[in-house]
Amino acid sequence: MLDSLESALTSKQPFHLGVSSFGPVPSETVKIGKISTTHQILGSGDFNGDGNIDILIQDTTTGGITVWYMDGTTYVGSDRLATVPASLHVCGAGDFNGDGKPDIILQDTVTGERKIWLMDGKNHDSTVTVGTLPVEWQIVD
Ligand SMILES: [Ca+2]
Ligand SMILES: [Ca+2]
Repeated sequence: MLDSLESALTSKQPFHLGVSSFGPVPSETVKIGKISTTHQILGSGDFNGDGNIDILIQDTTTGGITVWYMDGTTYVGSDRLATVPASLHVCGAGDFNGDGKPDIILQDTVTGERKIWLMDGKNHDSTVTVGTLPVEWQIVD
């Protein structure tokens, strides 16, 4: 392996550590539950402030945005955060204003408008429009 690493370094060619082209192979998979095929997991963050990462889900037919509260890998409850037009897709979550609370990134698949919902836990506090991109462009988390 060191010979091939040295060869890769001197030739500036990619070096692979034996990881499949699909990424690292997980050592363990934990089932956390089932959701409808119309629901998509689109982000994560600690929405109830308990120190555990929660899962952000959107129903692609109704626009309903739900958070699954997790305790590690165990589902412990949920809250409906909002229902938005079906053209408004959640595409991720992160703390964009530095208040320690996760915010939600959304993209309008009709207008191309991209916005951030600044959240106070599970409550939508305010909206910041960050720009408009062609609808073919997608923000990925
Ligand atoms: Ca949490
Ligand atoms: Ca925040």
